[in-house]
Order: sequence, then C-alpha cells, then structure tokens
Amino acid sequence: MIEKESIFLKALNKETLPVPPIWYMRQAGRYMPEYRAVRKNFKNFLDMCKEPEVCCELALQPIEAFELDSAILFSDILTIPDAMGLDVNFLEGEGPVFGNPIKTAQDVLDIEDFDTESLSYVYKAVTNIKNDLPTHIPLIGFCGSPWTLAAYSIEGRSSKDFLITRNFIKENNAEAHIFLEKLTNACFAYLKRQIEAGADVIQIFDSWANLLSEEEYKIYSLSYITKLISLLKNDPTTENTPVILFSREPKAKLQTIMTSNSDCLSLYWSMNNIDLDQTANKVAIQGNLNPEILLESNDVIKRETLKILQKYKNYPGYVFNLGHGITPNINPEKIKYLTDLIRSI
Ligand code: 1CP
Repeated sequence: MIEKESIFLKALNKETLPVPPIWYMRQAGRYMPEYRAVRKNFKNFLDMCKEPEVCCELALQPIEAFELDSAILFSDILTIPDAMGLDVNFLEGEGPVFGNPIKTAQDVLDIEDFDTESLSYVYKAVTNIKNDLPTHIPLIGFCGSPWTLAAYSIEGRSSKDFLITRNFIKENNAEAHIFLEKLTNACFAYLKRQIEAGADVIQIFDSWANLLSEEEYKIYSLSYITKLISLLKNDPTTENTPVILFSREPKAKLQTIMTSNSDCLSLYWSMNNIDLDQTANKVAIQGNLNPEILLESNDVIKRETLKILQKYKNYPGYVFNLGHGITPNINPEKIKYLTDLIRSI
C-alpha cells in the first residue's frame, strides 16, 4: 500500500482534503442486484461467509459499481460467537438466531476458548480481496465491539430492547465481565490476523451502544473497546493500523468516547451537533448522512449532503459515509448519484 495514493488513509491521518474519501457502511449487501444473484445460492448466510472466493467477489461489487475509496471485508461480526461454539444461523426473514446462546453464568465459564485459526476462512477472504483490489484502494477489516457481540450472544437473536441481556448483566455481573474480557481478547487476536492477512484499516462496530445509559456504556462497552484499541496500539504488528470506532447513538459525551483512543469516530446520523473544535486534530470524523435520505428525491439528497460537506469542509480528516448502513430498500442509483455528487462539488 502506498499511503500517498490513498485519500482514505490521508483522511484517517487527519489531513484536510479538497474532496473527502467515500465509502458506505453495508456497501455490499441486499440492496445490490449483483449481491442478491450470488446470495440466492446459499441457504444460510454464514455458509456464504465461509467461502473466501465468494466474499472476495461480494466485497468488490460496490467498488466496481461506484468506484469507492475503500473496500470492506465481506463477512459478519457474528463469526466470533459462532467460532466460540454458540452456533449462529441466519434464518430467512429473521436475522441471526443462536442455537447455543449464553443462558447462565456457568455457560460463560464453559464457553470454548476462541481458536483464532478456526476463522481462517475470514483471513483467506482478506488476502483474496487485497490481491484483487487496485493498490490505492485500502481494505477495512472489522469486528463487533465486545458489548455488541455479548448482547447478541446472550439474547440469542436480535431484539429491540435486549431485555434478556440487560437482566443477565444485572444478575450475573461478574460473569458478564468475564465474558466481555474473553470477547475483547478474541477480537484482538481476530483483528491481528486480519491485519496480517492484508487489512489496512480496522473498524469496530458498537451497533448496540444505544441500549446503555451513560454509566453503563462506560462500564460495559467503552472500557472494553478502550482495552481492545490499547492491545492493538501496543502490538508491533497492529500499532500502525488506523482504527475507526462506529458507535450507534451512545449516551456518553464525545470527549468520553474519545478516551477510547480511536483514530476516527464514525458518527451515527443523529450525532449532528458535535463541537468540532473539541475533536479537530485529535480524531478524524466519518459520517453521517441519514441513510433514509437516500429514499428521497435527488434534490433532497443534494440539500442534505451539501449541509454535511459544508460542515466538514476544512476539517482535518473527514471521511464521507452514512450514519449507519445502507438498508435493503435503497436503490443503487441513489448511491451512484450521491457518490458522483460529492466528487462534483
Ligand atoms: O441475508 C442476507 O443477505 C444477510 C444480510 C447481511 C449482510 C450483507 C448480514 C446479516 N450481514 C451482512 C454483511 C456484513 N455485516 C458486513 C459486510 C458487508 C459490507 O459492509 O459491505 C458487515 C461490515 C456487517 C457488520 C454487521 N453485522 C453489523 C454491524 C453493522 C451495523 O449495521 O450496525 C451487525 C449489527 C451485524 C449483524 C447482522 N448480520 C446480518 C444482519 C441482518 C445483522 C443485523 C441483525 C439485527 O438487526 O440485529
């Protein structure tokens, strides 16, 4: 990777750029007909993730369609709980369902040690994608935050309020922390192998940060993310790889989130009132167009995008992205319109 050729790496290095780099969370996925054509060959989504050649093809689809400034590994955050023996399945129309979720304190103590090599299919996908990408397009590797992985693993499926999880952490507090610690160490080993396989940047998805109060967020989420980033920053193999932290609507102040020491903060779409004087030259910013705007007319998309571009015009290190992932109901032509629009200004 020649850094000077990649505007994405420049932005993560806190450089002010005339045109921001662009990539989109969930840029490969169900909204693309090319994706659906491949997806229909697999009953269980995770079986598709276990085929490195297929993951490579899927990761490259949005790069080819929209000429984005970064690719992201095609995989899922739930590979780690699956590798720990929790048996993750994606059922039609239901999202992830765990065959063997964490139900009791004893389940935490009995959980299988994470065998980093059991996810060798992910590292193979990273190497394949890297080999097929042009050298100026970086590849993002990723994991879920320990808290987000724990929430799915305890709940056993997705949920609006994750009540089972919230009860579990109250009633089995010591074991909840043991589980979060195990997940933190697993995430570190997993990300290190992704970086060894060719990932240039890491993104941590704290997709369920919004479930926690400010105090709980610090205790159950931020402290483990901070530990994970510290492990990455203190290992010679991973210390120079930029880390982006996406947190879905956390209740904590930006200054608190910045103590995680991530290189870039990816802002959820409602986080639009932040004081840039407090973040400038300390952390790069990514985001944060509301994905629902992409269901509107081109005029509305233009108006809302210009607001964001104006705000970050002189910001040292800005990456254009959505405030959360592209949803399946978005027309790919809107992604093309948005991408071309940003580059034409
Ligand atoms: O049936 C299908 O086709 C599956 C749809 C799908 C896709 C395309 C899932 C199931 N995962 C993925 C790929 C994926 N997931 C990627 C790579 C694609 C890309 O970004 O280009 C990434 C980075 C993820 C990360 C992921 N998985 C997150 C974090 C991002 C976020 O949206 O907050 C989360 C929460 C998951 C869990 C998950 N996997 C799949 C679904 C439908 C879900 C969400 C379940 C829920 O609503 O709780």
